[in-house]
Amino acid sequence: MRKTLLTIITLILSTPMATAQVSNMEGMNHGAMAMDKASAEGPMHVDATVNSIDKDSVNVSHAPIPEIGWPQMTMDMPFAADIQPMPEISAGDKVIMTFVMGEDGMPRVTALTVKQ
Ligand SMILES: [Cu+2]
Repeated sequence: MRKTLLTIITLILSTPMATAQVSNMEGMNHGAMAMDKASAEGPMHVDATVNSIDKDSVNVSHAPIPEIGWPQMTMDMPFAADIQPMPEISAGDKVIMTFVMGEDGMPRVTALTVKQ
């Protein structure tokens, strides 16, 4: 009985750590985070590597963005509605990604600039 109780307590104590380790980027809720960090306004710039790109969005691995509390991660970033097509950007490019946080808490890419 005592051993069982100890096992349960150990499980409870170890759960938060296990959760923290997997909550790095996949499935991360940027919207909720953005609301916590409402002070971040205006365009943001971050170093990123393009993994894939289509007409609506770009998948990037980006550096940490401390201003809004984002760790380094790989994610899809939707383009702003008025963005120009960027045929010069392709997978593997290292870019500076410029984006804004919408009032809905979603990020939208406004520019990708290839790093020279
Ligand atoms: Cu991200």
